[in-house]
Amino acid sequence: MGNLTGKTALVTGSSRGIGRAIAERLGREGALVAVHYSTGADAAEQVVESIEKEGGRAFAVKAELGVPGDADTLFGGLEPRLKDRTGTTDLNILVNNAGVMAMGAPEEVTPDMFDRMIAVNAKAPFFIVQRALRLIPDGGRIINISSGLTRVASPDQVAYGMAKGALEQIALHFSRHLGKRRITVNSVAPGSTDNGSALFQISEVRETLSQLSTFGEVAEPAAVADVVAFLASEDARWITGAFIDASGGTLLG
Ligand code: NAP
Ligand code: 2V4
Repeated sequence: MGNLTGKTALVTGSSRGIGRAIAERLGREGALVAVHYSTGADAAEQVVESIEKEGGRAFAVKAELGVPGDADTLFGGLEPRLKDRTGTTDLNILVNNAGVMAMGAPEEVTPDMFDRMIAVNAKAPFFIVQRALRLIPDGGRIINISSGLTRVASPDQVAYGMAKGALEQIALHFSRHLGKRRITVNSVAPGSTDNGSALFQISEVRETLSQLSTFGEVAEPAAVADVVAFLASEDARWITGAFIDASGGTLLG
């Protein structure tokens, strides 16, 4: 029995990358996992299969985030599936992981690019939290995947850093709002993490990114997922409103 047996979890953006690792880890701990995706239906189905292969339970749910009605679409898909499998719509663990990343000179950022960054990385998580609150029982968990780039400068990712800075405010304010219900709300900030994208196959880029961590390596998604699994567990019940640096010492200076 894993330490999340009997719990339910929603991991946004878990068709690949860090979200996939989080979904798989929570699945191994016994949670019933909603594997959220937008465009990667096949990839999400593979994540569901991989969780089931390990003896866990999961299902996929589709919703594009950052567009009008996104939270309603997400929960419209989630609630009946939860009800089907558990008899209730209780959601014990919400992980806001889905995000968009972009690099480019600050001078080249357009209003549309900026709006999308905020819409997907900050606005959608806010309304997902708001919508989830009626489903999250006392003792629940909200974990937002931020970025070390709210603490170290990367001019080519200023809009991304701004959006993640806004995301981090959710933990501060909602942790106070939800304390009475013993719902914890925290931010996890990875540093450079090999999400399977082509960027990490370019050896010079990988080497440069590796040297940013005190361990001299880029993170594997599982390293971030382990931190999330801890925050989701009973052992982390006294951690709320926190910024958890999961960057492998990238922020040490
Ligand atoms: P990734 O590999 O690019 O995967 C992104 C996931 O988010 C996919 O499942 C994707 O779904 C989903 N997604 C993206 N845009 C979406 C949208 N508009 N609507 C719905 N779903 C959407 O990402 P990652 O690198 O694992 O990053 C995951 C999180 O960690 C992000 O919040 C990112 O900012 C943060 N982070 C990443 C790093 C890093 O170095 N990788 C470092 C620090 C923080 P589909 O593919 O199904 O469309
Ligand atoms: O450099 C990052 C970084 C990165 C990248 O590696 C490129 C990627 C995967 O396309 C987007 C990305 C997102 C991030 O949030 C970070 C990041 O958080 C980071 C990086 C380098 C040094 C410290 C960091 O916190």
